[in-house]
Amino acid sequence: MGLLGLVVVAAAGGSVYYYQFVVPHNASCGVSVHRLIFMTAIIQEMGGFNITNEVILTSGSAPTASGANPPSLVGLQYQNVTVTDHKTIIANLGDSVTIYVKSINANSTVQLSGATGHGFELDQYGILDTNIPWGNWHTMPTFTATAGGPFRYNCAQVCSAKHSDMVGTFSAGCSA
Ligand SMILES: [Cu+2]
Repeated sequence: MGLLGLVVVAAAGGSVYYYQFVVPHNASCGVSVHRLIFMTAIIQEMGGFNITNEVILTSGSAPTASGANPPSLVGLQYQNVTVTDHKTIIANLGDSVTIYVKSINANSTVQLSGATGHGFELDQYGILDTNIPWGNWHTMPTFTATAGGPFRYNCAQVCSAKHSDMVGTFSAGCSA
């Protein structure tokens, strides 16, 4: 929905002219923040994706994960966000979002023997990582939430019989 405005642009010679304009859908909600989303990935039979925690960076830039080491928040200023839905990534329109994914080896016969890890795909924002090796953390490219969705994210490596169910949702509004 757009914002309709009416502005007086000229008042001369006894005539008043109005200029009407439409502001496109607002893609932000006040002050935008940078959200860091931490999640694990395991075969769907054992739970699939799980958002373990979230922080809002209040200064500094997003860290990069390296191998088995989770991204470090040491030296950064941030506030914790309570995660209530562990499948749905929620942001406000205009926010920057960085997603970290750790691939967990289920060590189960249900996991396909040929799989080398899980993947992460969020088509709406052009994110595609087809191989996060077992035990490793990967950092997804930071993006700006410009649309509400909900948009699907999914695993991008065939990992078990229920691979196609290994999905979650990204959603942006103005109340996160
Ligand atoms: Cu998978």
